[in-house]
Amino acid sequence: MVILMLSKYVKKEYGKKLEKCSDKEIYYALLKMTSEMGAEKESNNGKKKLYYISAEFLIGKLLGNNMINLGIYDEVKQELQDVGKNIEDIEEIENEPSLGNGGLGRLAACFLDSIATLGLPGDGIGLNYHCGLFHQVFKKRLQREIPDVWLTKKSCLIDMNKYYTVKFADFKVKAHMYDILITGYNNRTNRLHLFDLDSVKESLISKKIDFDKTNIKKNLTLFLYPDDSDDEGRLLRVYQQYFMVSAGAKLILDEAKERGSNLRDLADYVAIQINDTHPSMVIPELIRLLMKEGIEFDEAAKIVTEVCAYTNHTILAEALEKWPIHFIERVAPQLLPIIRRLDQLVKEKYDNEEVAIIDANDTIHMARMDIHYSHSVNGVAYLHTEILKNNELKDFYKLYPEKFNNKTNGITFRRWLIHCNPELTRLITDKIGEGFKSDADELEKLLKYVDNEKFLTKLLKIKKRKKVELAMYLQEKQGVYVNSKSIFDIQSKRLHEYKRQQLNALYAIHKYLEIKSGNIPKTPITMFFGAKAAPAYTIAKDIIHLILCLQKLIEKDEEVGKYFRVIMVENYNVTLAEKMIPACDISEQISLASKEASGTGNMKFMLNGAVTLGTDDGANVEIHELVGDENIYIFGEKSDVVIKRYEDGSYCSKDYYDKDPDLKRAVDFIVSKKMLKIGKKKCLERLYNELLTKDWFMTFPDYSEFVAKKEEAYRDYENRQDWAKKMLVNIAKAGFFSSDRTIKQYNEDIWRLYE
Ligand code: 26V
Repeated sequence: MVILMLSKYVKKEYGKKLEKCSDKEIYYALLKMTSEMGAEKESNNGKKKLYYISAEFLIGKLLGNNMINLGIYDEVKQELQDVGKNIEDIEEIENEPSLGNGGLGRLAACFLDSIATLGLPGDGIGLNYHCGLFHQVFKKRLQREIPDVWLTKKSCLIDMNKYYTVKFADFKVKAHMYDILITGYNNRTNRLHLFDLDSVKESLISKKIDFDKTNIKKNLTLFLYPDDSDDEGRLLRVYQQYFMVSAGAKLILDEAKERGSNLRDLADYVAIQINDTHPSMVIPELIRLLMKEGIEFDEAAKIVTEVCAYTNHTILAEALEKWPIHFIERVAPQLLPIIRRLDQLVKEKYDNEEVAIIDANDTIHMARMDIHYSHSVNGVAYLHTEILKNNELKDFYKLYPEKFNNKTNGITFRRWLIHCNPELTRLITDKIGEGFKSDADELEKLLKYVDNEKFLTKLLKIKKRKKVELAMYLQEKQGVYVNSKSIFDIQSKRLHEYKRQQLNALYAIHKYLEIKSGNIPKTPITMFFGAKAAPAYTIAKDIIHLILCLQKLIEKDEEVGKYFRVIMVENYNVTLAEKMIPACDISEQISLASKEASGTGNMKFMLNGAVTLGTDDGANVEIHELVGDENIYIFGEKSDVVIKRYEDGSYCSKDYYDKDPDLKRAVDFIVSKKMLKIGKKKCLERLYNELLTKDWFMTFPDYSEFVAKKEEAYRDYENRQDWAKKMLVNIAKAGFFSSDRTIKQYNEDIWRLYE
């Protein structure tokens, strides 16, 4: 019986009754209590252990999720309610650790949850950035970045008092290990190990997020992705990466030895998943360490290949990391002889410059090293893996067809349904029981309610409630008015040209002008955007500026504002996502076909009953296949057309602009008098010119189909019962996207824990 467990706990901690405790005291008591309960669920069973190494773990707030996974959330909520307290106020106190950018980091967090939930021995290895990414604020309709100091004295971090020496070229440091407990849903506790450096000083930050990038001892773990628009920033990233993998590799080898490995049999004890190329130096570092233990180079390379597996998360060339040799020389010269030997072996075997690790310009291609010296290479959605095999990595696929495999991404339903949408969870549980919580495919049982009016009405009622909650939250926290009776059309994800927030913004202009000329929508519409742009990514910031200018223009315009609003929420993060996603009607997934590796927001929205409006890209392709044409809005050119157009270099955006007067009208509006009155001429003109002369991510060819599809979706929304059916099918078919399924596949095909 867990009844009154919290009251007993605070009595012991503070010597007083629960009702006499402040919210902060309750928060700290819960933090301690859940951590003690989590620690009890640790076990050392299993010979082989997985290490998921990643520069990002976007874990979000932990308290609520931990309570759910420990099975005490409802009891604690009730206990608090009984003394007049609200569990959400307590959860609100926790700072969100912003240890990731977007999808890649959030995926790593979902995976840790699923690994623990499936009872698999697997820990994360990463870095403890003091300020994480950055906190986004809007000033004069421009993004400004300020440090996001999330660490507090008492937090979810456990000081392990454990240090590993990391040797850089001209100095040594001690990597200090902190752990976060990762408790699975009704299952074991694993750990996320985050390395930090004691000498790092937040006082090094001068203005906003500027700091001396050369003072490594003081800046190493200050920020995630320091601005890498200059060599100093890029070099700092290499320092961070080597710090992470060197400490991580030592931890891995120590633990393997403790479990009985003689290191020659390391592959029986250890599986390492390399999350994108940021941790790639773990390969030469492990080889180096094995050689220090007396193992010959050839054997060490073979062992490491059997241990390591690489996941690719993008086909964007600019995101595939390449480091000049002199960077590695500066940071970790001890790796160079090893990387050169690995490259030599490749060059002896294959006479193809395209697969060489070190190219003719003395640049090291990290992904190439990963592919040659891992036993598995995977993409993150069916289409993405096909594109890797047939286009981006086709030379490698010819060499190693057996290494390539697909693992379509997934999301943890504990956070993205049970925690963020308890009302929907209850409705589902009432109808089909609790089974779906451990076997997500059981959601399909909901399909039998597709013609059940009462059920559909309840679904709509929950959506309504979540919309009201979001409207109230945004009003209170960000001071924006939201009409909760409007259609909630949401695009939230990192800001990047390939994700095409600019296409959606062009639609917003179109809609504004249509309303101005008397075409009033039947139901009011709110277009939400949530996105951070990289600090040095000028055009991405210009797109934010455009959206904020539109927001201002429309809210000042009474005539239009009644029917239509554009809202760019400030500082979009996991906490906001948990509030926006359950409230969404239309989920925008409009990347340029072939460019979005998978997307995971698309899955979260679908699970919460939003209908996707998207291109045939990433995991949208699989969503489309699962829900059928009736329950998704797909538009735009297919990936093969896009890939071909890039190949022949034939794209000219101006041709589309000249041919389509509606598109021309929307594009011209960016630099219209009305907009220039509100916005910055330099930013708006730069964006306008970028679209007209480049439009590298081909917004224009998809514009007219996008407008038509969106109108179709808005029209369909008018028939609420039919719309609710689409919602239901989306929820019922979302089971495939549980990260439990993804992790089972990783384990069966790659890690093979518990064999
Ligand atoms: C990184 C960078 C860094 C340098 C500047 C340009 C740029 C562009 C893209 C990226 C993406 C890095 C990898 C990444 O975050 N990929 C995301 O991974 C998700 C999880 O697999 C996946 O759902 C997203 O589609 C994919 O974009």
